[in-house]
Amino acid sequence: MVIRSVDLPYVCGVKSTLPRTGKPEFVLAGRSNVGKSSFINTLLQRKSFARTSSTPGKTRTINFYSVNDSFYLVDLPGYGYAATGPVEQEKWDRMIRRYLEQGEDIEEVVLLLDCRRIPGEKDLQMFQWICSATGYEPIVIITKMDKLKRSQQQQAVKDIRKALSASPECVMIPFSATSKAGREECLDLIEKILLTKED
Ligand SMILES: Nc1nc2c(ncn2[C@@H]2O[C@H](COP(=O)(O)OP(=O)(O)OP(=O)(O)O)[C@@H](O)[C@H]2O)c(=O)[nH]1
Ligand SMILES: [Mg+2]
Repeated sequence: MVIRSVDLPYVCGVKSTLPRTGKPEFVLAGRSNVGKSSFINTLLQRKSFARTSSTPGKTRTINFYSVNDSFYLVDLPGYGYAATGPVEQEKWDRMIRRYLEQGEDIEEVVLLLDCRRIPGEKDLQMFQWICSATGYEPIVIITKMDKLKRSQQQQAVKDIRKALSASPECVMIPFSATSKAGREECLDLIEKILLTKED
């Protein structure tokens, strides 16, 4: 897929009414700092279109990135980060759940996990929750693969699959925003999903 145009037409705060975009939405969920915003920049070949930071809790709104006027990548605030305080965190968790449950244009939920961490309780809850809310396992993106030696990479993916008790069919794509590994595979997958939808 060639990226011809990108735009950010909707930014939603915790109290915003969510937009009806009318286009397929690919939603990115994951802990704070896992690399959701970096994933978007890599796919879109924009250095800092989505704002990133080495400090967790950077993205604090739901951002709808329109791509080629044909689909959306939706950047969510990360979970598992309570520096904003438990009350604020709870509000966001509810907003995210509401969107994931009711978002009528959601095509796929994508769960991002760090290759160096065995999924924690919040990750497992999110995986399970997506399965029950959508009826499908999410696509799993394993981020920051450049941090592992080549010899460790396959094992990391296996360990994560096992920890999630994911089915053998659950799609897991090793990814790196640094090396761009996995970028083409992700774009091909999105394209395939969009084509299947048109049929
Ligand atoms: N080495 C390496 N660093 C990465 C990669 N992806 C993201 N990072 C770094 O990880 C940090 C967090 O990245 P973000 O993209 O801001 O993470 P996020 O999931 O959007 O975080 P929140 O907005 O807080 O939820 C930044 O310092 C990034 O530069 C990667 O593939 N490799
Ligand atoms: Mg972010």
